[in-house]
Amino acid sequence: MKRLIPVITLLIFSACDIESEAPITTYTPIDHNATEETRTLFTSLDAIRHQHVLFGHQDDLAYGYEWINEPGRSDVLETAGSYPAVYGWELGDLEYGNEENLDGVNFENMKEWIREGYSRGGVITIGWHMNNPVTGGDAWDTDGNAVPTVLPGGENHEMFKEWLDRFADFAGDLTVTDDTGDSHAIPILFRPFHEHNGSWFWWGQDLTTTEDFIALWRFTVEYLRDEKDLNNLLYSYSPDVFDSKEAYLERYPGDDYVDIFGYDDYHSIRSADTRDTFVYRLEMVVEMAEERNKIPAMTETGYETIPDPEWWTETLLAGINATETTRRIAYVLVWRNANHEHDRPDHYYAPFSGHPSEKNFREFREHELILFEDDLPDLYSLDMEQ
Ligand code: BMA
Repeated sequence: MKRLIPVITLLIFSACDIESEAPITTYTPIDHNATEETRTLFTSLDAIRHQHVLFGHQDDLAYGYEWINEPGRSDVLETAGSYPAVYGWELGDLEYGNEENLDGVNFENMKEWIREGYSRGGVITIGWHMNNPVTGGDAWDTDGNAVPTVLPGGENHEMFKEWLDRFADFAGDLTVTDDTGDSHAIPILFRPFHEHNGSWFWWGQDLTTTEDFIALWRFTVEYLRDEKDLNNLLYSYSPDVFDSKEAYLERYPGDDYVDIFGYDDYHSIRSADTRDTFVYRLEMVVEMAEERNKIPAMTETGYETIPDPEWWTETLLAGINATETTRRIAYVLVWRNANHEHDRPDHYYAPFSGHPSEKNFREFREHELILFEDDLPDLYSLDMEQ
Protein backbone atom coordinates (compact mmCIF):
# COMPACT_ATOMS: atom_id res chain seq x y z
CA MET A 1 0.00 0.00 0.00
CA LYS A 2 1.39 3.37 -0.94
CA ARG A 3 1.34 6.25 1.42
CA LEU A 4 -1.55 8.42 0.39
CA ILE A 5 -2.28 11.92 1.39
CA PRO A 6 -5.99 12.25 2.25
CA VAL A 7 -7.80 14.14 -0.47
CA ILE A 8 -8.99 16.81 1.86
CA THR A 9 -5.32 17.65 2.36
CA LEU A 10 -4.78 17.39 -1.35
CA LEU A 11 -7.54 19.92 -1.85
CA ILE A 12 -5.70 22.35 0.35
CA PHE A 13 -2.50 21.53 -1.53
CA SER A 14 -4.17 22.12 -4.84
CA ALA A 15 -5.31 25.49 -3.59
CA CYS A 16 -1.75 26.58 -2.87
CA ASP A 17 0.41 23.90 -4.38
CA ILE A 18 3.94 24.87 -3.47
CA GLU A 19 5.68 23.11 -6.34
CA SER A 20 3.34 24.02 -9.16
CA GLU A 21 1.88 27.15 -7.59
CA ALA A 22 -1.47 26.11 -8.95
CA PRO A 23 -4.09 28.81 -8.55
CA ILE A 24 -7.16 28.19 -6.39
CA THR A 25 -9.62 26.33 -8.55
CA THR A 26 -13.16 25.21 -8.21
CA TYR A 27 -14.00 22.24 -10.34
CA THR A 28 -17.66 22.08 -11.20
CA PRO A 29 -19.14 19.63 -13.68
CA ILE A 30 -20.97 21.08 -16.67
CA ASP A 31 -24.12 19.52 -15.22
CA HIS A 32 -25.14 21.93 -12.49
CA ASN A 33 -27.47 19.27 -11.12
CA ALA A 34 -24.78 16.59 -11.03
CA THR A 35 -25.26 14.18 -8.15
CA GLU A 36 -23.20 14.59 -5.03
CA GLU A 37 -21.07 11.53 -5.86
CA THR A 38 -20.44 12.83 -9.37
CA ARG A 39 -19.39 16.25 -8.12
CA THR A 40 -17.20 14.63 -5.49
CA LEU A 41 -15.52 12.37 -8.03
CA PHE A 42 -14.77 15.37 -10.22
CA THR A 43 -13.17 17.19 -7.31
CA SER A 44 -11.30 14.08 -6.15
CA LEU A 45 -9.88 13.43 -9.61
CA ASP A 46 -8.58 16.94 -9.69
CA ALA A 47 -7.10 16.65 -6.21
CA ILE A 48 -5.47 13.29 -6.71
CA ARG A 49 -3.92 14.10 -10.07
CA HIS A 50 -1.50 16.48 -8.36
CA GLN A 51 0.08 13.44 -6.68
CA HIS A 52 -0.90 10.35 -8.64
CA VAL A 53 -2.08 8.88 -11.93
CA LEU A 54 -4.78 6.19 -11.84
CA PHE A 55 -4.31 3.10 -13.99
CA GLY A 56 -7.25 1.80 -16.03
CA HIS A 57 -8.07 -1.15 -18.27
CA GLN A 58 -10.88 -1.67 -20.78
CA ASP A 59 -13.30 -4.60 -20.22
CA ASP A 60 -11.11 -5.76 -17.35
CA LEU A 61 -13.73 -7.84 -15.50
CA ALA A 62 -15.52 -9.28 -18.53
CA TYR A 63 -12.78 -11.33 -20.14
CA GLY A 64 -9.04 -11.71 -20.54
CA TYR A 65 -6.52 -13.27 -22.83
CA GLU A 66 -7.39 -16.81 -21.68
CA TRP A 67 -10.82 -16.57 -20.08
CA ILE A 68 -14.30 -15.19 -20.61
CA ASN A 69 -16.83 -14.26 -17.95
CA GLU A 70 -15.28 -15.89 -14.88
CA PRO A 71 -16.31 -14.11 -11.67
CA GLY A 72 -13.50 -12.35 -9.84
CA ARG A 73 -10.97 -12.69 -12.65
CA SER A 74 -8.96 -9.85 -14.16
CA ASP A 75 -5.72 -10.06 -16.13
CA VAL A 76 -4.56 -6.93 -14.32
CA LEU A 77 -5.26 -8.45 -10.90
CA GLU A 78 -3.55 -11.69 -11.88
CA THR A 79 -0.39 -9.92 -12.98
CA ALA A 80 -0.13 -6.71 -10.92
CA GLY A 81 -1.85 -7.99 -7.78
CA SER A 82 -4.66 -5.45 -7.81
CA TYR A 83 -7.65 -4.62 -9.95
CA PRO A 84 -7.21 -1.45 -12.02
CA ALA A 85 -8.36 1.86 -10.54
CA VAL A 86 -10.34 2.76 -13.67
CA TYR A 87 -12.66 0.43 -15.55
CA GLY A 88 -13.49 1.16 -19.19
CA TRP A 89 -16.65 -0.26 -20.82
CA GLU A 90 -18.07 -0.26 -24.32
CA LEU A 91 -21.67 0.18 -25.47
CA GLY A 92 -21.56 -0.56 -29.21
CA ASP A 93 -24.83 -2.34 -30.24
CA LEU A 94 -26.74 -1.06 -27.19
CA GLU A 95 -28.47 1.26 -29.67
CA TYR A 96 -30.08 -1.77 -31.33
CA GLY A 97 -31.46 -3.05 -28.05
CA ASN A 98 -29.12 -6.05 -28.30
CA GLU A 99 -28.34 -8.15 -25.26
CA GLU A 100 -24.60 -8.11 -25.99
CA ASN A 101 -22.21 -5.44 -27.17
CA LEU A 102 -20.16 -5.73 -30.35
CA ASP A 103 -17.49 -7.70 -28.49
CA GLY A 104 -19.94 -10.20 -27.03
CA VAL A 105 -20.22 -8.65 -23.56
CA ASN A 106 -23.70 -9.09 -22.10
CA PHE A 107 -25.11 -5.70 -21.04
CA GLU A 108 -26.74 -6.98 -17.84
CA ASN A 109 -23.43 -8.55 -16.82
CA MET A 110 -21.70 -5.29 -17.70
CA LYS A 111 -24.00 -3.42 -15.30
CA GLU A 112 -23.06 -5.87 -12.55
CA TRP A 113 -19.36 -5.47 -13.27
CA ILE A 114 -19.77 -1.70 -13.21
CA ARG A 115 -21.48 -1.90 -9.83
CA GLU A 116 -18.76 -4.28 -8.61
CA GLY A 117 -15.87 -2.04 -9.67
CA TYR A 118 -17.55 1.06 -8.28
CA SER A 119 -18.32 -0.68 -4.99
CA ARG A 120 -14.61 -1.43 -4.61
CA GLY A 121 -13.86 2.27 -5.11
CA GLY A 122 -12.99 2.21 -8.81
CA VAL A 123 -13.77 4.83 -11.45
CA ILE A 124 -16.03 3.91 -14.38
CA THR A 125 -15.68 5.24 -17.92
CA ILE A 126 -17.88 4.32 -20.87
CA GLY A 127 -17.31 4.72 -24.60
CA TRP A 128 -19.56 3.88 -27.52
CA HIS A 129 -18.64 2.59 -30.96
CA MET A 130 -22.09 3.58 -32.17
CA ASN A 131 -23.28 2.00 -35.40
CA ASN A 132 -23.70 4.04 -38.56
CA PRO A 133 -27.27 5.40 -38.46
CA VAL A 134 -27.55 5.64 -42.25
CA THR A 135 -26.08 2.40 -43.54
CA GLY A 136 -26.68 0.12 -40.56
CA GLY A 137 -22.97 -0.70 -40.72
CA ASP A 138 -20.69 -0.44 -37.74
CA ALA A 139 -18.95 2.64 -36.34
CA TRP A 140 -16.12 2.20 -38.85
CA ASP A 141 -18.53 2.39 -41.79
CA THR A 142 -17.93 5.93 -42.97
CA ASP A 143 -20.50 5.98 -45.78
CA GLY A 144 -23.67 7.99 -45.93
CA ASN A 145 -22.74 11.44 -44.56
CA ALA A 146 -24.37 10.30 -41.35
CA VAL A 147 -23.87 13.15 -38.88
CA PRO A 148 -26.37 15.66 -40.34
CA THR A 149 -29.03 12.95 -40.50
CA VAL A 150 -29.10 12.55 -36.71
CA LEU A 151 -29.19 16.27 -35.92
CA PRO A 152 -32.53 18.00 -35.26
CA GLY A 153 -34.42 18.08 -38.56
CA GLY A 154 -32.43 15.17 -39.99
CA GLU A 155 -34.15 12.01 -41.20
CA ASN A 156 -32.57 9.86 -38.50
CA HIS A 157 -33.03 12.27 -35.64
CA GLU A 158 -35.89 10.38 -33.99
CA MET A 159 -34.00 7.12 -34.29
CA PHE A 160 -30.92 8.77 -32.76
CA LYS A 161 -33.02 9.95 -29.83
CA GLU A 162 -34.20 6.37 -29.34
CA TRP A 163 -30.56 5.29 -29.25
CA LEU A 164 -29.86 7.91 -26.61
CA ASP A 165 -32.98 6.75 -24.74
CA ARG A 166 -31.45 3.27 -24.61
CA PHE A 167 -28.26 4.79 -23.26
CA ALA A 168 -30.31 6.68 -20.65
CA ASP A 169 -32.03 3.45 -19.58
CA PHE A 170 -28.64 1.78 -19.25
CA ALA A 171 -26.96 4.64 -17.38
CA GLY A 172 -30.05 5.21 -15.23
CA ASP A 173 -29.89 1.59 -14.12
CA LEU A 174 -26.34 1.98 -12.85
CA THR A 175 -27.25 2.44 -9.23
CA VAL A 176 -26.04 0.95 -5.98
CA THR A 177 -27.82 0.61 -2.66
CA ASP A 178 -25.92 1.29 0.54
CA ASP A 179 -26.32 -0.35 3.95
CA THR A 180 -29.07 2.04 4.97
CA GLY A 181 -31.13 1.12 1.92
CA ASP A 182 -30.51 4.40 0.07
CA SER A 183 -29.58 4.04 -3.55
CA HIS A 184 -27.63 6.43 -5.74
CA ALA A 185 -26.38 6.57 -9.32
CA ILE A 186 -22.82 5.53 -10.09
CA PRO A 187 -20.82 8.42 -11.59
CA ILE A 188 -19.72 7.69 -15.15
CA LEU A 189 -17.04 9.35 -17.28
CA PHE A 190 -18.92 9.25 -20.58
CA ARG A 191 -16.74 9.43 -23.70
CA PRO A 192 -18.92 9.65 -26.82
CA PHE A 193 -17.71 10.25 -30.38
CA HIS A 194 -14.08 9.61 -29.50
CA GLU A 195 -11.11 10.00 -31.85
CA HIS A 196 -13.20 12.42 -33.90
CA ASN A 197 -10.11 14.02 -35.44
CA GLY A 198 -9.32 10.75 -37.21
CA SER A 199 -11.40 9.64 -40.18
CA TRP A 200 -12.18 6.02 -39.26
CA PHE A 201 -15.56 6.55 -37.57
CA TRP A 202 -18.65 8.03 -39.23
CA TRP A 203 -18.37 11.08 -36.94
CA GLY A 204 -14.69 11.61 -37.91
CA GLN A 205 -12.77 14.52 -39.33
CA ASP A 206 -13.24 14.00 -43.07
CA LEU A 207 -16.77 12.67 -42.71
CA THR A 208 -18.40 15.71 -41.19
CA THR A 209 -17.97 19.43 -40.68
CA THR A 210 -16.76 21.15 -37.53
CA GLU A 211 -20.15 22.77 -37.15
CA ASP A 212 -22.05 19.49 -37.42
CA PHE A 213 -19.70 17.64 -35.06
CA ILE A 214 -20.15 20.32 -32.44
CA ALA A 215 -23.93 20.25 -32.97
CA LEU A 216 -23.89 16.46 -32.53
CA TRP A 217 -21.94 16.72 -29.29
CA ARG A 218 -24.04 19.52 -27.85
CA PHE A 219 -27.30 17.86 -28.77
CA THR A 220 -26.15 14.64 -27.07
CA VAL A 221 -25.17 16.42 -23.87
CA GLU A 222 -28.30 18.52 -23.73
CA TYR A 223 -30.57 15.58 -24.46
CA LEU A 224 -29.04 13.29 -21.83
CA ARG A 225 -28.61 15.96 -19.20
CA ASP A 226 -31.65 18.16 -19.69
CA GLU A 227 -34.27 15.87 -21.28
CA LYS A 228 -33.34 12.54 -19.74
CA ASP A 229 -32.19 14.07 -16.43
CA LEU A 230 -29.08 11.95 -16.21
CA ASN A 231 -27.05 13.64 -13.53
CA ASN A 232 -24.31 11.06 -13.04
CA LEU A 233 -22.25 11.82 -16.16
CA LEU A 234 -18.96 13.63 -16.63
CA TYR A 235 -18.37 14.22 -20.33
CA SER A 236 -15.02 13.32 -21.82
CA TYR A 237 -13.72 14.84 -25.06
CA SER A 238 -11.05 12.55 -26.50
CA PRO A 239 -9.44 13.21 -29.84
CA ASP A 240 -6.77 10.94 -31.23
CA VAL A 241 -3.19 12.20 -31.65
CA PHE A 242 -2.77 15.91 -32.46
CA ASP A 243 0.16 18.24 -32.94
CA SER A 244 -1.01 21.59 -31.65
CA LYS A 245 -3.49 23.07 -29.20
CA GLU A 246 -5.38 24.53 -32.14
CA ALA A 247 -5.72 21.09 -33.67
CA TYR A 248 -6.94 19.61 -30.38
CA LEU A 249 -9.52 22.34 -29.99
CA GLU A 250 -10.67 22.49 -33.62
CA ARG A 251 -13.94 20.66 -32.84
CA TYR A 252 -14.11 21.43 -29.14
CA PRO A 253 -17.78 21.90 -28.28
CA GLY A 254 -17.09 24.46 -25.55
CA ASP A 255 -16.42 24.73 -21.83
CA ASP A 256 -20.11 24.19 -21.05
CA TYR A 257 -20.07 20.78 -22.77
CA VAL A 258 -16.92 19.04 -21.62
CA ASP A 259 -15.59 17.94 -18.21
CA ILE A 260 -12.61 15.76 -19.10
CA PHE A 261 -9.86 16.68 -21.55
CA GLY A 262 -8.97 13.26 -22.88
CA TYR A 263 -6.56 12.11 -25.53
CA ASP A 264 -6.10 8.72 -27.22
CA ASP A 265 -2.61 7.75 -28.34
CA TYR A 266 -1.42 4.45 -29.79
CA HIS A 267 1.42 6.09 -31.69
CA SER A 268 3.87 8.18 -29.71
CA ILE A 269 3.80 5.69 -26.81
CA ARG A 270 5.44 2.80 -28.62
CA SER A 271 9.02 3.50 -27.73
CA ALA A 272 11.29 5.97 -26.03
CA ASP A 273 12.26 7.24 -29.50
CA THR A 274 9.03 9.21 -29.75
CA ARG A 275 8.96 10.34 -26.13
CA ASP A 276 9.38 13.99 -27.04
CA THR A 277 6.19 13.87 -29.06
CA PHE A 278 4.35 11.98 -26.30
CA VAL A 279 5.50 14.47 -23.68
CA TYR A 280 4.60 17.43 -25.87
CA ARG A 281 1.08 16.11 -26.35
CA LEU A 282 0.56 15.32 -22.68
CA GLU A 283 1.77 18.77 -21.71
CA MET A 284 -0.66 20.38 -24.13
CA VAL A 285 -3.59 18.37 -22.79
CA VAL A 286 -2.75 19.22 -19.18
CA GLU A 287 -2.26 22.91 -19.95
CA MET A 288 -5.47 23.19 -21.96
CA ALA A 289 -7.45 21.40 -19.24
CA GLU A 290 -6.02 23.48 -16.44
CA GLU A 291 -6.73 26.73 -18.29
CA ARG A 292 -10.41 25.73 -18.19
CA ASN A 293 -10.71 23.92 -14.85
CA LYS A 294 -11.19 20.58 -16.57
CA ILE A 295 -9.54 17.23 -15.82
CA PRO A 296 -6.79 15.99 -18.18
CA ALA A 297 -6.53 12.26 -18.85
CA MET A 298 -5.08 9.71 -21.21
CA THR A 299 -8.35 8.12 -22.17
CA GLU A 300 -7.02 5.28 -24.35
CA THR A 301 -3.60 3.94 -25.03
CA GLY A 302 -1.47 0.82 -25.14
CA TYR A 303 1.04 -1.09 -27.18
CA GLU A 304 -0.70 -4.07 -28.77
CA THR A 305 0.79 -7.37 -27.44
CA ILE A 306 3.34 -5.31 -25.43
CA PRO A 307 6.30 -6.60 -27.45
CA ASP A 308 8.76 -4.67 -25.29
CA PRO A 309 9.00 -6.37 -21.85
CA GLU A 310 10.15 -3.12 -20.21
CA TRP A 311 7.51 -0.98 -21.86
CA TRP A 312 5.52 -0.16 -18.73
CA THR A 313 8.25 1.67 -16.89
CA GLU A 314 10.67 2.59 -19.66
CA THR A 315 8.20 4.01 -22.14
CA LEU A 316 4.72 4.58 -20.67
CA LEU A 317 5.71 5.63 -17.17
CA ALA A 318 8.84 7.45 -18.31
CA GLY A 319 6.67 9.58 -20.62
CA ILE A 320 3.93 10.26 -18.09
CA ASN A 321 6.49 11.04 -15.40
CA ALA A 322 8.67 13.16 -17.67
CA THR A 323 7.80 16.60 -16.35
CA GLU A 324 5.89 18.38 -13.60
CA THR A 325 3.16 18.93 -16.16
CA THR A 326 2.83 15.53 -17.82
CA ARG A 327 2.36 13.79 -14.51
CA ARG A 328 -0.73 15.85 -13.76
CA ILE A 329 -3.04 13.69 -15.87
CA ALA A 330 -5.69 12.01 -13.71
CA TYR A 331 -5.58 8.59 -15.31
CA VAL A 332 -4.24 6.43 -18.10
CA LEU A 333 -6.36 3.61 -19.54
CA VAL A 334 -5.03 0.77 -21.68
CA TRP A 335 -7.29 -1.01 -24.14
CA ARG A 336 -8.84 -4.45 -23.85
CA ASN A 337 -7.35 -7.94 -23.65
CA ALA A 338 -9.27 -9.74 -26.36
CA ASN A 339 -9.63 -13.46 -25.74
CA HIS A 340 -7.04 -15.07 -27.97
CA GLU A 341 -9.16 -18.09 -28.87
CA HIS A 342 -12.66 -16.69 -29.31
CA ASP A 343 -12.05 -13.07 -30.29
CA ARG A 344 -8.77 -11.73 -31.69
CA PRO A 345 -5.47 -13.59 -31.19
CA ASP A 346 -3.05 -10.67 -30.88
CA HIS A 347 -5.19 -7.87 -29.57
CA TYR A 348 -4.30 -7.26 -25.94
CA TYR A 349 -2.83 -4.27 -24.10
CA ALA A 350 -2.35 -5.43 -20.51
CA PRO A 351 -0.22 -8.45 -19.59
CA PHE A 352 -1.73 -11.77 -18.57
CA SER A 353 -0.15 -14.37 -16.35
CA GLY A 354 3.08 -15.54 -17.99
CA HIS A 355 3.42 -12.59 -20.38
CA PRO A 356 7.03 -11.35 -20.72
CA SER A 357 6.13 -7.84 -19.47
CA GLU A 358 4.48 -9.11 -16.27
CA LYS A 359 7.42 -8.34 -13.98
CA ASN A 360 7.84 -4.86 -15.39
CA PHE A 361 4.07 -4.29 -15.05
CA ARG A 362 4.44 -4.99 -11.31
CA GLU A 363 7.26 -2.45 -11.14
CA PHE A 364 5.00 0.04 -12.88
CA ARG A 365 2.27 -0.70 -10.35
CA GLU A 366 4.70 -0.20 -7.45
CA HIS A 367 5.82 3.24 -8.63
CA GLU A 368 4.62 5.93 -6.25
CA LEU A 369 3.01 7.92 -9.05
CA ILE A 370 0.74 5.12 -10.21
CA LEU A 371 -2.41 3.99 -8.40
CA PHE A 372 -4.26 0.74 -8.87
CA GLU A 373 -7.50 -0.01 -7.09
CA ASP A 374 -5.79 -1.30 -3.93
CA ASP A 375 -4.10 2.06 -3.50
CA LEU A 376 -7.15 4.27 -3.90
CA PRO A 377 -8.46 6.60 -1.26
CA ASP A 378 -12.25 7.00 -1.24
CA LEU A 379 -12.76 9.12 -4.34
CA TYR A 380 -16.47 9.41 -3.62
CA SER A 381 -16.11 11.13 -0.30
CA LEU A 382 -14.32 14.37 0.41
CA ASP A 383 -13.52 13.00 3.82
CA MET A 384 -10.94 10.61 2.50
CA GLU A 385 -10.21 8.39 5.45
CA GLN A 386 -8.49 5.19 4.36
C1 BMA B 1 -11.59 -1.55 -31.02
C2 BMA B 1 -11.13 -3.00 -31.13
C3 BMA B 1 -12.30 -3.80 -31.62
C4 BMA B 1 -13.49 -3.59 -30.67
C5 BMA B 1 -13.77 -2.13 -30.40
C6 BMA B 1 -14.81 -1.92 -29.33
O1 BMA B 1 -10.55 -0.70 -30.79
O2 BMA B 1 -10.71 -3.47 -29.87
O3 BMA B 1 -11.95 -5.15 -31.70
O4 BMA B 1 -14.63 -4.22 -31.21
O5 BMA B 1 -12.58 -1.47 -30.03
O6 BMA B 1 -14.43 -2.47 -28.11
